[in-house]
Amino acid sequence: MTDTADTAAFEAAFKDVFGRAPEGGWAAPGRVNLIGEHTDYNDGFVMPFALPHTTRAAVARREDGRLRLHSADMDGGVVDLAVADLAPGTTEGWARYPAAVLWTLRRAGHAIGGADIHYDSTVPVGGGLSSSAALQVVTALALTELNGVRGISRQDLAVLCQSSENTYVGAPVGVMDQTASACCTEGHALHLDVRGLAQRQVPLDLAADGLRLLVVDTRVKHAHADGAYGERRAGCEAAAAALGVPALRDIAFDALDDALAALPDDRLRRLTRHVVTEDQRVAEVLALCEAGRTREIGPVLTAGHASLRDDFQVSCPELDLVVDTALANGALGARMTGGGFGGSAIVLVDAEQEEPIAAAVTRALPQARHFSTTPGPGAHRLW
Ligand code: GAF
Repeated sequence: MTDTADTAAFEAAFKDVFGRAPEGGWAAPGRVNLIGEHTDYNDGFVMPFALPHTTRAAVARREDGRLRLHSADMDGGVVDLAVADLAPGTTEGWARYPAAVLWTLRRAGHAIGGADIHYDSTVPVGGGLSSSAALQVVTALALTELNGVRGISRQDLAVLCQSSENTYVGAPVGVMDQTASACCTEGHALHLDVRGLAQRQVPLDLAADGLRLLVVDTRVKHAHADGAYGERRAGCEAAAAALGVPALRDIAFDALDDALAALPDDRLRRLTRHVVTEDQRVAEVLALCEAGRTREIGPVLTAGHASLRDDFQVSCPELDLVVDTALANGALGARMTGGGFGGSAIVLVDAEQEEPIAAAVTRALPQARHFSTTPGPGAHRLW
């Protein structure tokens, strides 16, 4: 189901929970990242696109300063919070994400009070497909539009959502996922230069080239994922400091060998090599897509996986198995997508090879779930 499905039933679900009609409904997508992994917090380049899978929010404002949150997909009923008492560390579970957004909007000076919000989602939770960014962005878009907040761009909303996750939820993520959810457009990948946040919408019509992109959710998330993300980020910052640059983005691809020679240890060398070569791979994929040579991006995706596995060390046996199986069965390219340590891989295939390759992956990892996807729209109002 996507947000094109029955919005009347979704409105009715809001009424069942809150006993009145919503004022409006919004949707925000999850994402896959085509290329550019662990580059966003290095001021580098990313190229995600929006999935057709969305998180929806039906919303009505409240005058009594309460934020009441309900999700069709989560146990525990209505989470009832006092807007004035919101503070980092005070909210538990999934409700942290929307609470963080409201807290951050208010801290930024926006006059937004309480609300009743009912959510549902088709973005696989825990699949590394940015279900939490979709939840943040749909909340931010709904609350700003409903409260008549002006002068805040989609990119501003994404930055605000990222900041809410960094500060309130305590996760040191970059800005890619929220930007993808807020700013992607149908039929395009989004090329984002994270330093300066310049965006380019890159047409991506896989079907026209006889291609399919499979998303394979391994349905594993390794327990150390959150700590390991922060550790990689800190390592990149240490490497940039050792090299005397603001961020690893500032190391040019053809200056990589000199930079590696100047670093004090192998761990920092591996992190640096991944980030610098990954920025280069984003440039290659962008050039190929813009030249209409989409089929040729396969080996670049696969090289990205090897770099994430061997240098950045954020893959895991299940992701490697999916990638290796897909490639052994004729995929044009394959890589993990997102933060890693579980979650999903993407697999580029010839259209007629989709079924046999998907079947081979399922035989190798029966718990995996897969779907074929194309770039969907970014966040939008439903009614
Ligand atoms: C996660 C983070 F949220 C992103 O900001 C990004 O760093 C990604 O991992 C890795 O590319 O999805």
